[in-house]
Amino acid sequence: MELVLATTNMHKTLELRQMLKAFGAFDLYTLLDFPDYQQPEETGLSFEENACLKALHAAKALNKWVLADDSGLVVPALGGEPGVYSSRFAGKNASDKDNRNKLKETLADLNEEERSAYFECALALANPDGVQKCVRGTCEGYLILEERGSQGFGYDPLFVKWDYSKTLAELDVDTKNRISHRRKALDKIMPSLEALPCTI
Ligand code: ITT
Repeated sequence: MELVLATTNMHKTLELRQMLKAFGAFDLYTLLDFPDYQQPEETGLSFEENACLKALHAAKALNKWVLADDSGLVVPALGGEPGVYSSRFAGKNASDKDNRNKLKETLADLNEEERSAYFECALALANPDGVQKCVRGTCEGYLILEERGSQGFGYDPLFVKWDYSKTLAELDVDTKNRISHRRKALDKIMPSLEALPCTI
């Protein structure tokens, strides 16, 4: 059956596609396949609120089943920043590099303990009638001050998961996809995906 990933972020798409590959029941699309679709403002105050908002808006507009991902980095010592503003931390049209540079500047004032952080991913599944399921997953670790690695995206070069020595950007994609916040959320929403009538 058709499932639209409500994102224009190529990196998220690659990770979700890779993880859903084992579960071959879907013809996957992204918002890039619907160039006339206008994404809503992400006005939610939590990842879950934004994931639900994105999923429902796209499901109604496209009249399809939709899976939306809202995710980001949370630094408790910074009052939760960048949080839901992760993609716009350094400004409205900021690149991942701009956002990492701003994070590095901000981290310079923090001690090691205060550099504990986690990634969070909320996934929402919706059809035109409403949001059917919303889940979250986290990946806990700490931030370093110098970037390492070239895999992944976003804040990956600055983030080390507890019990690992490499940043997420130094891990190969299969390893990241086994341990990430996105994987944890996907595992939780999988029973709802498997239960969709057309996937049987
Ligand atoms: P869509 O709304 O189109 O999905 P987006 O990039 O704007 O794309 P978000 O609003 O969910 O998506 O913001 C996600 C940001 O959080 C992303 O740009 C990264 O900066 C960061 N992020 C999320 N997941 C990440 C991951 O696995 N590794 C590194 N950074 C991540």
